[in-house]
Amino acid sequence: MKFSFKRLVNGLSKTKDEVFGKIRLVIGMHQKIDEDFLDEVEEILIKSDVGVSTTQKIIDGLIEANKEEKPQGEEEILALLKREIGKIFSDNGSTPQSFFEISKKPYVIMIVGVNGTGKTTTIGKLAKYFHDQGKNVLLAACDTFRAAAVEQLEIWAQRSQSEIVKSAPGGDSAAVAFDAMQAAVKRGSDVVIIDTAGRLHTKLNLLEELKKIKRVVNKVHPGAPHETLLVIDATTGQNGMRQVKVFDEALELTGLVLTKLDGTAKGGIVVAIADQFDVPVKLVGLGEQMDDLDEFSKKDFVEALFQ
Ligand SMILES: Nc1nc2c(ncn2[C@@H]2O[C@H](COP(=O)(O)OP(=O)(O)OP(=O)(O)O)[C@@H](O)[C@H]2O)c(=O)[nH]1
Ligand SMILES: [Mg+2]
Repeated sequence: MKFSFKRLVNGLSKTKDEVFGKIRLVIGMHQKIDEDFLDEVEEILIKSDVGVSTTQKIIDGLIEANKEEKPQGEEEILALLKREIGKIFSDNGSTPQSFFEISKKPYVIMIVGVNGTGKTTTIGKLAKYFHDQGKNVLLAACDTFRAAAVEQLEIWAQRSQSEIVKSAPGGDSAAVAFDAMQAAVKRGSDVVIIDTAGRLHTKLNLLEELKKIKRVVNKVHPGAPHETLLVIDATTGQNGMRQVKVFDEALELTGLVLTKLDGTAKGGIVVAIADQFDVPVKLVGLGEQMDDLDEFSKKDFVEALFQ
């Protein structure tokens, strides 16, 4: 699955215009890297959710490089900034292997995240993609908290021609996971995608519930889930960062999905996450439609911001 580069650039247009548009203006005004320039760039990066400490790394990198290279004018300064942001990404431990090259059968993907981040939508997009690749997909409706959640997943199952395993609303989510795994093994499904709740009745602990689902899945099929992905809404900024920490501690995430990047000028959050966490961003959502999901490429992301 690959967005055309143009689509990525379009999807990131808010961040691109508001952040890098402003940076271009600042460069235009200063033409060299001096203290005023650095202050202004710092402010712009922090406002776009790159975060204080990650921004500081980028600024320090610019100061160091400036001593040696003394770049002048827009082209040279932009190239340097691009290089320094690129360095933040280069330490990130994501694998070069495509997310969509699946080797196990059934390949089990568990999707978690707080409510409204885009879990169910992401599942629909993934299901459609795998289906188009000729895979049999089975969806597990483990969000038994909201009645509408099952209906929403059913719509996606129809659209993507996937099967679905569900229970009555209010049912035990781990039991649904168990049934789904058994059904997948019996029917020879290629991919199982587990939808989970973002919110529970206050008495229950969401993370405990998710851990239980994970345990059950692993019991039926050792090695599964092969991916445990946290979906974060890119528009929620630093809150999203806290979610990574909490969910990773509880569930040992294998990756992140950043949704709604199309709706925010704060796409700098991707840079902050790459810098602060070992969990790689694997997928990005750039819209509400079926094909608005793509694998995350560090190189393309940085390039797109500077278009
Ligand atoms: N613009 C945009 N909207 C998105 C994207 N992904 C999801 N959405 C929208 O976000 C809203 C919430 O999406 P859901 O998929 O229902 O979120 P959820 O995490 O399953 O929510 P709960 O089941 O309530 O926990 C919907 O209106 C989606 O259309 C995206 O990449 N871009
Ligand atoms: Mg949902």
